[in-house]
Amino acid sequence: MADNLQKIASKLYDGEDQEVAELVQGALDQGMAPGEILQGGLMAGMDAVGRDFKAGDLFVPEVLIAARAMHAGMHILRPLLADSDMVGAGKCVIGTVKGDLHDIGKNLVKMMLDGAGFETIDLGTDVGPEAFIEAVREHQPQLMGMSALLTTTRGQMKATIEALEEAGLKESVKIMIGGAPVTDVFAREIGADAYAPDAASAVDIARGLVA
Ligand code: B1M
Repeated sequence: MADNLQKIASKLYDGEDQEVAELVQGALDQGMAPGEILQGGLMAGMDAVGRDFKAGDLFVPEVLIAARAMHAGMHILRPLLADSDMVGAGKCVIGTVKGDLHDIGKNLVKMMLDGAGFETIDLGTDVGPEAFIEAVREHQPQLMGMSALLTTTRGQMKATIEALEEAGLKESVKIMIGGAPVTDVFAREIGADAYAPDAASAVDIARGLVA
């Protein structure tokens, strides 16, 4: 059984989406629990991807291909996990702020969070404060993520946090920000709970924030 999980993790790392799907189905057919396959196979593989991406041994295309393999496995597991009422890592609303159309990094963060078992609600790009507020009200996530790639749009992060405060929602959710023009100091200045420099760190930080 442990051998099956190791194979799933290793094929996921290699981005072999079809093989991951077959292995996941095979493990289910042998009676393995969906949660066990998720934790010991898919998440273990994605954790290794995150670790090696952070260390500079993997690059963006490899992470995207691994994430695709994760999706192939999750496609089979998700309905079963929902049936078994398995509790995920947490819920996260994420988006690129108003005026900003860059989404490659944000998508990568979303994929890594998905891979780590978070339920992510992706609001897309050019997301204004009102849309973030509406999503926090509707989905009641533990975590809200904002991405910005332009120095001219990072001010929207502050505007969004202020709007959350005015709406009385700031204390209900942890806020993580990221993107090239953003720093740890900036995060503290605007009242965000954390800054993540890359997608792999975002997962570690998100886990810490919702723990
Ligand atoms: Co634009 N662009 N762009 N662009 N673009 C940059 C960002 C720029 C640095 C290029 C440059 O001049 N050297 C510059 C910004 C300068 C500045 O403000 N300091 C720039 C500009 C000026 C512009 C336009 C204004 C150009 C123009 O039209 N005159 C325009 C703006 C459009 C708009 O947004 N309103 C524009 C447009 C575009 C394209 C549409 C052509 C395209 C975006 C396509 C897309 O995203 N779908 C594009 C691209 C591709 C880039 C570059 C080349 C690459 C960005 C990228 O995807 N990087 C970029 C130059 C560069 O970075 N070399 C540039 C890869 C990605 C994986 O990294 O996004 O940093 P990154 O994400 C990382 C981390 O930052 C972090 O994790 C990710 C993965 O490790 N992270 C988070 C990101 N979000 C996070 C959120 C988190 C946590 C971590 O928590 C929630």
